[in-house]
This record gives sequence, C-alpha cells and structure tokens, in this order.
Amino acid sequence: MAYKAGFVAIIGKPNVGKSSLVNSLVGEKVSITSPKAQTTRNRIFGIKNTSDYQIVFVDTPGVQHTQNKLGEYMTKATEGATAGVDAIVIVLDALRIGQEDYKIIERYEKVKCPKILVINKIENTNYEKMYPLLSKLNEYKFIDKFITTSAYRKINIEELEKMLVEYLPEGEPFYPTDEYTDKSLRFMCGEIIREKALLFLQEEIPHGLAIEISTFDETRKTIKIDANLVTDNARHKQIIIGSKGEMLKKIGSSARAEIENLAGTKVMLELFVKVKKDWKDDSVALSDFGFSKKDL
Ligand SMILES: Nc1nc2c(ncn2[C@@H]2O[C@H](COP(=O)(O)OP(=O)(O)OP(=O)(O)O)[C@@H](O)[C@H]2O)c(=O)[nH]1
Ligand SMILES: [Mg+2]
Repeated sequence: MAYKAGFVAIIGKPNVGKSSLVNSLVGEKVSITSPKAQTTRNRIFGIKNTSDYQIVFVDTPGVQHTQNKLGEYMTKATEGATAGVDAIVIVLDALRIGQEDYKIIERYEKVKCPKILVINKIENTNYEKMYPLLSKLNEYKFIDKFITTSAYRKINIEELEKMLVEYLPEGEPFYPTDEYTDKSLRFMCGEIIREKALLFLQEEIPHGLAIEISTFDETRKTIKIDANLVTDNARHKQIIIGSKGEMLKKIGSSARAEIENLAGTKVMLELFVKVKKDWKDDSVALSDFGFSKKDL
C-alpha cells in the first residue's frame, strides 16, 4: 500500500468531546479537556503516525458566539480549520443533540469534502433513545458516513480512524513521523496549567483566565517555568490564590507533575496571579497569551 497523508478537521459545539476524541485517536494527550464548555481556544494539530499513513487531526474551539476579540479569534480558528482538509468530522454529544448541532451540520452542506458525523458519548445512551435522532440526522444526505463513538470507553475509535484513512490522498508526511503535535512544549505547559485551573476552580472563574508563561528556561537539567494566571476580574484573584495560597498550590503541583511526565525531566514551576481587566478584548494581550493572528 502506498503511504497516505492528510488533514482531518474536528468540528462541533463546545463540550461534545472533540479534544477527547483527538486524544483517543492519536493515543497521546494532545489537547486539554474539561467538563466546562470552551476549553479549547486554539487550533491544535494532533498527529497520528503509522507505517502506512499520517493523519493530522485539527482540533478546534467549539462553535460559539462570544462577543469579544478572544471569541472572534476562536471562531476564526474553527472556521479556518476546514480549508483544504481531506475530511471534516462533525462531533455531536449523544445526550445533547439539538438545534445548535443542526445549524453546524448545515453550514457544511456546500463544502466539497467528505463529511463524517460522529455521535460521541454513546456509552451514556441506548438505541431506543437514539432512534428518533438518528432518523432526523439521516435526512442529511450530504453526510458521507455516520459513526457512534465513546472517547471515554474507546468505542469505535479504531473504526473511525479506518474510515478516515480511506479519504486520505497518497503522499509524503506533512510532519516528522515521530511528532504528535505541532505545538511547542511551552504552549503545552500553558495548556496543562489552564486545564488544572478548569478542573479545580468553580463556575465561571476559569473562563476569565489566560495563562502567560513569563519564564521558560530549558537550558538546565531542571526546566524553570514561571507562569501568570491572568484573570479579568479583580474579585477572582483571592479565590484563585485560595486561603493560604492553597488553591494556587493545588493547581501548581498537579500541573508540575504532568509537565514533568511530558518533558521527562524535573520542573520548577512557579505560579502568580495577575489581574488584567478586559484582556479578552486587548489585541496585544491576546497575542502575548498565545492567541496570535499569525497562527490563523
Ligand atoms: N461520558 C463521556 N464523556 C465524554 C466522552 N468524550 C468526552 N467526554 C467528556 O466531555 C467533556 C468535554 O470533553 P472535551 O473533549 O473537552 O470537549 P470539546 O468538544 O473539546 O470541548 P471544547 O474544547 O470546549 O469545545 C469532558 O468532561 C470529557 O471528559 C465520552 O465518550 N463519554
Ligand atoms: Mg476541546
């Protein structure tokens, strides 16, 4: 078989499991995940390499309508992700299929590339409950394939991958075959810190957070990282620090363990909290925090 290589964009509402699917497909933690919507903020490539093919999965921010510059950036990252890809995967949450999903699906009707509909979180439901939804989805004749998955329980992940390989053109790999993402260790560190903040902080607090890596020194045996948790709300500062710095410590030690595992070396991680009102609407701040227009 001739070697194949290509791109597959992963699209869908927030929280349907796009990043979880990319991680399952690639077999590495490429993208952070959380039970809170709008976890992914950038376009992130997850690269699956085998001796026969390379699939570059393009993870995207969930389709949303936030009225600020960060929201615009995320929308552009998602919209731009489908240009020139070999297949588009539209992901739905089996328990929450509705109007928003139909709108997203219909948006891709005229796009000339194979479209695969993935109904994820399938372990949470059963065929009787799914039946009316499936017959509605079946009306979308422009969808090339349907598949149900569970990123959690790894149901149909290999089947989905096989399905996608069919759509890849023959060609050379786009990335070195020992890499599983296009993102730097520095970027991944920021994301890991943000994931722990999403995990430990309640309600809307993590949504107002950006992670700014102010020091990233890989020149010694121990990697030294200083990071600012930048909040847009002064009242959240103390909550993020926690009583006697407890919350910040919890986020820090959990992030450090994961970064050490990823980097395969010791890490010295120091976290600080900074207040910057309206950073989500500040072009310079956005660029500093990893939302650079050059990546779109
Ligand atoms: N039960 C169940 N939960 C899942 C499955 N896949 C993902 N999840 C959970 O759904 C939540 C959202 O997952 P993400 O992968 O972050 O979703 P996303 O679509 O990337 O979300 P955004 O980045 O916010 O657009 C997390 O709590 C996941 O653990 C699944 O197959 N079954
Ligand atoms: Mg995501």
